[in-house]
Amino acid sequence: MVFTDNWRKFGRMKCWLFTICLALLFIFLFSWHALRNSECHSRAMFSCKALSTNNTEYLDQCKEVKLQRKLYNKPETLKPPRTDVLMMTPWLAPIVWDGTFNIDILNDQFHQRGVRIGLTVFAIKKYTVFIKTFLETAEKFFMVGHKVNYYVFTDRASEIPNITLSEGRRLVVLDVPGCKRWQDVTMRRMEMIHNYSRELFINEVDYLVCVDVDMRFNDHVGVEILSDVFGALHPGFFGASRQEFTYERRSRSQACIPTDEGDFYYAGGYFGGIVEEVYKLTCHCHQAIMIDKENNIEAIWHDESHLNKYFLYHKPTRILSPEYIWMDDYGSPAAVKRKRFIGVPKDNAQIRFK
Ligand code: 5GW
Ligand code: MN
Repeated sequence: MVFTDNWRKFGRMKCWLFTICLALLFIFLFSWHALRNSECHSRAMFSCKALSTNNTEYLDQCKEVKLQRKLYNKPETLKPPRTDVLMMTPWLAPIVWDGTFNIDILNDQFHQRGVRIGLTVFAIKKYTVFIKTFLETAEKFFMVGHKVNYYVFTDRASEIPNITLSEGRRLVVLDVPGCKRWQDVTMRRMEMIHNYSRELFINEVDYLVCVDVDMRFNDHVGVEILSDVFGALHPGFFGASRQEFTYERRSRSQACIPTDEGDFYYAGGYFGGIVEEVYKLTCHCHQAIMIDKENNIEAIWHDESHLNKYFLYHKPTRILSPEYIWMDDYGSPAAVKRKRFIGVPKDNAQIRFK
């Protein structure tokens, strides 16, 4: 009797023990799984680069990003921000018009990457008169809050004013020889930007923006313009037909584009992209200019004609609307809501040399 009683007690104990073990096993498995999951999650968050380089600064940045909230209006799939202008090329490059982008989202992305931007400009001979206004207005409107290097190519370094720049911005004066012929001044820009891309720019900046100097910034020009390779719509031709474009038409020139080809008429005084792409673009255009020279022909609008030919065969990945290179001669069409970068009127007879 005593024996069977004890045996029954032992049986109940075994049952309890079994249940407790099972519960413990469940708890263990559950927490192990949760732990593994959270590890995967954070690994994806910090990306392979951070883990492999063991870069603590990068990890800190990632943590900040993780904590930051993204508060802005949702994009509306059925309500395009602009319907009066083309916002996308047939090769899916955005055309940058006012109202089509959210600068806060873009600034956030470019700050995360710590992007550095080089602005190249040529001030040869009397064109040094433009540089003060150019730089002063750039300080107000060009890539504010980002790292910027101004590269001023000149043959008159002593005439370049030493203006005060905001933090993270630097002025680099590059001594270059002047040219005998004025046509060579604008065309040799291709050669010089090409050479300095390899020697200097590639070590100092991520993107290059290459523009005319007889201009002033008048409104925001920011990271919305940056892409692998970009050009700008010439303010005189954004509504024009192919026949009206002033492309080089003579087949003997490397810049020739027949009347049944062409997408847009791009301005010669505004192009850019990552340094590698600007290196390729300027190399190509410089070589085409040299071949034309050997064949005793000069394209109708010089470097601009060659740039247009290049962009026909190497499509830009982003295109700037004429807001980004305006001239007051063209009035105020409804499509152009802001004039961000405008031509400074010049007395050609006084400023240019023959
Ligand atoms: C350009 C044309 C005729 C004579 C001289 C020049 C010239 C151009 C010059 O003497 N010095 C000079 O630095 N340039 C550079 O080439 C400037 O960066 C200028 O912005 C650029 C293009 O020339 P632009 O601005 O006279 O051409 P448009 O078509 O904008 O009037
Ligand atoms: Mn100009």
